[in-house]
Amino acid sequence: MKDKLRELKTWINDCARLCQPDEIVWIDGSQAQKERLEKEAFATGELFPLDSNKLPGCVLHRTAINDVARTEGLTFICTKKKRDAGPTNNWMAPRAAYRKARAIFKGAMKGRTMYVIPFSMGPIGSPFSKIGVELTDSRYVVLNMLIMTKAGRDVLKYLRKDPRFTKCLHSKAELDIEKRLILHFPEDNTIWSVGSGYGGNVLLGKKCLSLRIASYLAKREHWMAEHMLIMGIEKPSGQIQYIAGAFPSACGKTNLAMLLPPNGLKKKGYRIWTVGDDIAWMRVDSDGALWAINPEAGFFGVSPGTNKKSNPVMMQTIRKDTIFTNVLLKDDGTVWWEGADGKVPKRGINWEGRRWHPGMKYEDGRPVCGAHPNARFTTPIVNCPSVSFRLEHHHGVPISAIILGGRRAHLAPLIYESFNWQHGVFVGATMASERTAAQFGKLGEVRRDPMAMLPFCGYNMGDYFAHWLVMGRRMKRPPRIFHVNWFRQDEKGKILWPGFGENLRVLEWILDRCNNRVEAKKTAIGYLPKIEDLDMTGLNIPKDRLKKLLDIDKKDWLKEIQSIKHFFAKFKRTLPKEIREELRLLEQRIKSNR
Ligand code: OXD
Ligand code: MN
Repeated sequence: MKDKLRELKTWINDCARLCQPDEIVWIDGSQAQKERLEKEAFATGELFPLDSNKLPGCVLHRTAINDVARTEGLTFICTKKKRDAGPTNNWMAPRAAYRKARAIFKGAMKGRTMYVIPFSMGPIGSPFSKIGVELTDSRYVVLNMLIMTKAGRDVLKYLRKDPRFTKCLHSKAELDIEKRLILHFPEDNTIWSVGSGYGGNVLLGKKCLSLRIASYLAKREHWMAEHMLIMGIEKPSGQIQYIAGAFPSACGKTNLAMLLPPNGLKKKGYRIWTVGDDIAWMRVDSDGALWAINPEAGFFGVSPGTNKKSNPVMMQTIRKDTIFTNVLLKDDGTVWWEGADGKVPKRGINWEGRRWHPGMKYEDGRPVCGAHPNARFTTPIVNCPSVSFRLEHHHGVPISAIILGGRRAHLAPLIYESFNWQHGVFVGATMASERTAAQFGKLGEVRRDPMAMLPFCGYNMGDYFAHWLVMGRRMKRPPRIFHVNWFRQDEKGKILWPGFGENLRVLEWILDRCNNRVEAKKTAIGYLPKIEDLDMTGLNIPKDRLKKLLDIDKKDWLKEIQSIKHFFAKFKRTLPKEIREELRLLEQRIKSNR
């Protein structure tokens, strides 16, 4: 009988011939194997154990100092035609890309083990799910993949039925930034990542497969792979409705996905159920509505700034079974990061492995951080107290609303609703965020980030907008599309909206709109709430502040329109005419004060 795993085995042999590992170990998903790998990693210094009473099952990892974030400049979409990668991606021809990377992979695993990780993104066996196999020489990658995906022997059963899988090859190689490449070959269903050990570059099931490769497959197969959270909102009646939300980095997406209702609304009986905090795969079901799953099994979240106020639910989640990366190690075997609860520790070992104390400075006067600003935790979703009971449902959850957002000091009101799906796609295509102090670049500079997919779309973004329009036509009951801005400021630079749990007040209005329970004000940019329709029980916000939050400034919007025109110009003829038309209509409405 034909060996059903022949294609997989041939590929593994080819990669082994290239990378020359000393041995090959298959990851079976067992607890015993995980513990063995952890022990080995303690011995090599890849991992450090933490206090097993205070943080059971938790470990610490430090990356190389020049390898602390996704390297967008070294990330490529390798399609035969440059046009298919589009104007927002780095492109390399597949032949040249394979050649360049092969030279770095050659012999890179000598003296090391190659681990074979079969994994499923999404519940194993669900029509949504995709299978991948990652080959890596990093135990840290294996242990992270065991949290972030469904990895192990069970996946092979499904590969025997349907041999298609994404081929993911990773090697730390020399961790040399000069020899680092993150390559995507959508036409070959293949990812090659070399020279990095940082999560976003090396946990190939996450951004690389679940967004870049999946977005390409989704277009071909008529579904959507989006950079979105998924959450359920249980209303006082007991009914749960689900929303998906796209926000650029540093906009509080993870915090929103597990928000704790403020007292005023908790008393009414609201409760939040978390399905996912980063990625949504969505398809049209037989009822004509959009259904979504979270393909991931864990959270890979940013530690600094996470505390009992910003995210009390996550603070409970990461008490056990968590891998902490690039945080401060305290004397008592626990961890700390800037913006954590409680007192700043007097000393510790910082993310660079240096002895650290508060107020420490580099020679050039820059402050030395305890944790790197992009320090992370990797933690299983099942440990989240608000985890949705539908996490594993093969058909996912029905999406009532899509919310899009950005960090804008002015311009965008707290909330508005698009007129219809096509207008909503335009709102998504023009999404933008202003840089915060924590991000590289000029403070306050506007970065356009359509659907928060700019770094993650695996093909031409003009075609991606067209795909959204097609998906709208395929749905009998499309979700409504909203835009939120939690970050609007007054003239003195003070943020007007309290954010965090209070955001539920805005979500309540969104659901009321979806359920046709409230009227709205039609404006030039979309539908806005009437102030009296936002439930402010227990929150003391003066009416004129609310008015400011919902204000539309004509001058600002005219400036925005010019900036959008400039952005759209780069798409040339790939920008769908419907999107161009929406821009023309917006300009017309703003100019005529409608
Ligand atoms: C992430 C990101 O790491 O969006 O999730 O940058
Ligand atoms: Mn993300």
